[in-house]
Amino acid sequence: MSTSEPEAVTVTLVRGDITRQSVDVIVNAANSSLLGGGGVDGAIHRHGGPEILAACRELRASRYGKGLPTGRAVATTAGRLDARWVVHTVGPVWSRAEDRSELLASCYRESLRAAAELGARTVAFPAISTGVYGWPMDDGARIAVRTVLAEAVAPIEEVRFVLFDAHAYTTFEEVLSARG
Ligand code: AR6
Repeated sequence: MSTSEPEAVTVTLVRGDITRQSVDVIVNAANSSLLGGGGVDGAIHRHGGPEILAACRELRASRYGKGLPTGRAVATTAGRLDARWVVHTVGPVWSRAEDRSELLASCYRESLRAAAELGARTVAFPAISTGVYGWPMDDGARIAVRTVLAEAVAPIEEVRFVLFDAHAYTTFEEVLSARG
């Protein structure tokens, strides 16, 4: 058994569809109903199959009768996806009037915590809240990168941001390279 300090997590960027990734955990940008939607959520249920929805319905019938609160995370099976688990988290809706950054950071932190508790080594994240929920990509990327670098701990070795389009990818690239 090694007594050395754990290596820092490796952050990688990929342009593409998160449902095509081979990782231990795929994080879903869900809504508090946990019962599906558009964007990442729609793609995960479509490609992962009905087992994921069945697991979400069980969560709604037990621990999360009122839904999953914003900023929290919960794991289910990954169904037919090439992953061991899906971790569902609920991002905040962007607001000009109210600073909800801490809730967005909480999504990354709580998802990483759930993944680490499961023993995951590789975790794929989408850019949470930057689609239907309207969060500006540059600010969303800063919060994502900062929180992951601060919070990812063993056994997590790699956090992969899976960015859907060129704008998201270059924004994350700029934020990551600015951090050295
Ligand atoms: N793979 C990777 N990224 C994707 C994919 C994909 N397959 N599809 C979209 N994106 P969104 P939110 C990008 O809307 O803003 C749902 O209806 C997308 O371009 O999926 O957190 C839920 O049920 C954007 O940059 O999530 C909720 O109601 C980012 O992923 C609500 O949307 C997040 O976009 C959550 O909204």
